[in-house]
Amino acid sequence: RENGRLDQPGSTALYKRLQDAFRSAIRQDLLRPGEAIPGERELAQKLALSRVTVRRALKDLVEDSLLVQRHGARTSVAERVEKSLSGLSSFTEDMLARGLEPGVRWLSREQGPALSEECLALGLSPGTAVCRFRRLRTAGGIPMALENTVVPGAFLPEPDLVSESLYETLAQQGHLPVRALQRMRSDVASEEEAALLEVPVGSPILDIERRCFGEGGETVEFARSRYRGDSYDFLVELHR
Ligand code: 16G
Repeated sequence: RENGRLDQPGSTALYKRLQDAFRSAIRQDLLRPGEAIPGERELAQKLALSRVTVRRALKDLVEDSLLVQRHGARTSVAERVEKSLSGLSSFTEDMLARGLEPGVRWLSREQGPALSEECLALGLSPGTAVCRFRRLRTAGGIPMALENTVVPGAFLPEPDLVSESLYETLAQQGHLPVRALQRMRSDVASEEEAALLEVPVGSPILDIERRCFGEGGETVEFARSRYRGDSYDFLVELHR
């Protein structure tokens, strides 16, 4: 979009002024989440800037996760996902409800005896069989969250039964979670998480632990989700 300020003389580096123009356009919703921005060459031509200046400006905005750059695709404004805190839904349902394509990258899946902290989290006797897996959850190909999940073997005999959605498989097994306890807190991305979530190390992370119960009160899941802090808005309704 046009921005007169770039033409004004001043001491601020040109790339910084271009960045500011993008930041304020995104803040004011002149550029909408998901919207593709013009290519580097087009921007340079339109704004009478060098491509080096434009590239430099865009690089920082991508690093700050305001813009998303994917191989072979146009650079676009990062999307935020709004999620209601009052309903018990799955990641897959949340993304589909927003018209986004949910995706999974399996980082690990295994079965074995519950570790001590898993026994405590799920209320299991030591040695009980569990399935545990770690998944990178994506929306439209963009990494959104990392999830570590443990399910008692009694409700999920094989981790391979889950293809994409855990809750879909639990529903098939007759153990769809109907109640959950959640704890949310803020944290920062470790080096490994930053690489997987494609954010700088130390970026804000929303950490959510969830313990889920089935119809009969049985604990069916303990999960820790690490959401990208720049991609999620949680919405809750309050009553007096
Ligand atoms: C959500 C849940 C997670 C659950 C997953 C199932 C939170 C904080 N976490 O991400 O506990 O395992 O949904 O999604 O909401 P799926 O059915 O798509 O695998």
